[in-house]
Formats: sequence, C-alpha cells, structure tokens
Amino acid sequence: MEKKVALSIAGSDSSGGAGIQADLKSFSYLGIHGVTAITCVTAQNTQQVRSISKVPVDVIEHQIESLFDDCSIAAVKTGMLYDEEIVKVVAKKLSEYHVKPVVDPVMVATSGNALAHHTFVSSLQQYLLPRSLMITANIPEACILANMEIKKQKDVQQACKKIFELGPEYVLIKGGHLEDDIVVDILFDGKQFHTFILPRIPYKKAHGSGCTLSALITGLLALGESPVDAVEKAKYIVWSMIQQGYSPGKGSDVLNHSSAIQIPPLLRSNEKFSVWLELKTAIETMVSFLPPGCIPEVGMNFVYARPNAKTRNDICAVDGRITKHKERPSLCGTIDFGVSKHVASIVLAAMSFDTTMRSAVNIRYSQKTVEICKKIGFAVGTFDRKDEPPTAPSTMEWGTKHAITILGRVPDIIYDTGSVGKEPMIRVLGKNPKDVLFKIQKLVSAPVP
Ligand code: PXL
Repeated sequence: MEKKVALSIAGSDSSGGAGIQADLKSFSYLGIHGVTAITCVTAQNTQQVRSISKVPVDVIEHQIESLFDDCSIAAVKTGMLYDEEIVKVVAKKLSEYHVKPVVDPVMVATSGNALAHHTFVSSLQQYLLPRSLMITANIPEACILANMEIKKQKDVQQACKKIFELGPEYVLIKGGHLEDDIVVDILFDGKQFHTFILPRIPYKKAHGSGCTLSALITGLLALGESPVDAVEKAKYIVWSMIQQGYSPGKGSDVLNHSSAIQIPPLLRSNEKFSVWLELKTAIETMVSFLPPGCIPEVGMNFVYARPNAKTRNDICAVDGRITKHKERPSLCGTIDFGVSKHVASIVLAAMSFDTTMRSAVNIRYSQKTVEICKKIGFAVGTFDRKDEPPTAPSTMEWGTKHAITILGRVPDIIYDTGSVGKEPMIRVLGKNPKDVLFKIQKLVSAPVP
C-alpha cells in the first residue's frame, strides 16, 4: 500500500485541538501519512496557554533534514513558528529542498493568548512569504500582514493584493472574523479572486480550525488537487468538523476530526451548494424520525432540483438509497447531482407545470396512508400504470403529468398501486426539502383512522 506523505512544521498543542496534533489528525482524515517537525511545545488546555517552550533551532533543523533525507514529501505546511530564529531556519531548509509551503501565519490562540514573538511578522514577510505557495490568514492576521484595517469585503480584496505583493502564489483570507450570517473566504491567485461561502455555525468558537484548514489544504495538494479545488474541499470539511465539534475541557470546543464527513462534489456555484446542503440536512433529519415502516422495498430517494432545472443533471439526489439498516432508516450512498432517474423524472415533470415544486421523496404505499393523506387535507393525485400509452417516454414522467393534469395542479402526493413486478408507491412533493419533510412529519404524526 502506498500513502502520500505531508509534512507539518508547527507547534505542539497539549490540549490536542490545534497545532501539530490537529495537523496529524487532518492528514490522517485524508488518508495521508503525516510527518512533523516540532518548533515549540505549548502547555495549554481548552482555556489558556500557560507556557511556550521553543525547541532549539538545531533540533528543528535536524527534524526537517531527517524527513527530507528519507521520505518523498508531497506537500508541506507551516504553523506556529514563533520568532525570527525559527522562521529563518525553516525558510532556509525549505528553500534548500526546493519546497514551497502552505503558511498559516499563527499569531494568537483561540483563547486570546499570543503565540508569536514581536520579531515574527517582519521575519515571515522577509524570509518565508517570498518562498511560499499559499498563505492562509484570518482577518486579524491579514490586517497585520497588509498593514491596513479590514472592515468590509472590499477591504479583504485590497488586503489580498497587498499580501500577494509579499510573494506567496496564493493568498487566502478567511472571513470568519467579519460579523455576518455567512462566512466568505477569498482566495487571490494574482489575477482572480475566488470566493467561498458557507453559512456561519452559530455559538461555536472552535479551537484548531485554522490549523486544520491549512493542514487539509496541504493534504489535498499532496493528493494532487489544484490549489482552488483544495481550498474549496478543505473549507467544507472544516465546516463539517466544526459543526460536529465537541468540548473536551471547560473551555473552547475542538473540531471533530474523526467524524464521517461526506465531501460534497465540487459545486463551484453557491446556488448548487445550497441545493446540496438543504437536501443533505433534510435527509439527515428525515432519517432521524422516519418510522422504518415508511421505507419501500426498493428503498427511498429524496431529490431537490436547482431553480429552473431542465435535465437530470440539475437534480440533486442520493447516489444510492435510503434503506433500512438494523431497523432504522439509513442513508446508503452519497448526495450528488445527476444521479437519480425515477424521482428526478417526477420532479422534472412537476416543474414543467409549476417551477416552484422542486423536491420529492418516495415512501411505502398503503391504502391507509393514502386515506390519512386525504383526511389531513393533502391534495392527492394518482395514475394507473395500465393507462400508460406505449409511446410514453417514461412511466414516471407520464404518470406524474397524468396525475397533475387530472387534478389541475401539482398535488402533495402522487400514488400508484403498482403492477406485476412494480411496487406500489407514494411520492410526496413539495417546494423544497423542508416543505417535503413538513408534509411527511404531518403524515406520520396523524392519527391512524
Ligand atoms: O490555532 C493556532 C495554533 C497553532 N499552533 C499551536 C496552537 C494554536 C492555538 O492554540 O496552540 C501550537
């Protein structure tokens, strides 16, 4: 078995949330073998940094040499370098080995304690940034490096340009410190600004997110991703790790590096990402409450179309099924665009009548369920497979259009009672996954007649 090797030159965080510890966990998450050169040992917990002890520079040098003399190192990141002496030796060694690192300009811990000596910033600017591939700075770090105030998005772009002048090939400024419901990160490649937007995760101050992001970017570069793709994927992974974070002490939360995270397809457009995320969230919610008796023999799919969807490629769905596992509903597969046939045709057919009806899920048929739907006031549509003309392009498309035409509108559910070898089925339709979930919730909590 072969594994890529990535190197982190950084400080040790005794609390295990940031520094070398976070970097190794991040590499491991990506299936990469992480190697390390430790620059400082911090004594800290989730509340405070109690002390910082520098590792002697000759020891730092020996660590780097031993690794380059032996391993084929695919990518390198630097974290806490603390002061000029360490920055200089790291810059010297990396240029000897002709490696350009991803630089996380660590200055302050999440707890607010300083992690850098006053000689750090100027030496970083002078020795390391001219030889770096990418710098990943948060807003306070970017303000110091660009020597300017950053208050608005426009300032971020200007700061990117100023930091780019210091020599890195890519400048990433993370917008987490700007107040907003969304977090906007900007990557500048010297010509173009690439924007990455994710919803803010409220009430979480996650220790180690900067280290983890830069380690994941480094790891993804080691795996052969382009810098822009590496940033997009790494951002999403960190976001999910923060969302699933936990608190090992009395202070800040740490990231959950060992959670199962589904990396989204490269969505590029924020509109596609929102569709993907809304669907994923709804599926996770549905799986948590759905009685397993609602799952049909063939399993379920839950889909959500982009606005004005025209083809199956515009429809996000489960590449696989939602099925029963140990008597509980379980998502088996990943969520992606262009992977559903049946339920996607239902939504496309519904959208040809009403473009706002963009989501659907199939559930197990029973006559009782149809009766409950009628009782709680759902608009109910139906079709009979026997009526399908032989020229119809697909049963789902024909059946959906047929049911809608008869009713004169897109119903809340469309059912059919099946035929030989075809399981009877109910499809719940709605404007978006939340709307569909709401209907399912209403249905499963209604009294059985
Ligand atoms: O998150 C920045 C960071 C980097 N490196 C070490 C740290 C921290 C934050 O606490 O302890 C060693």
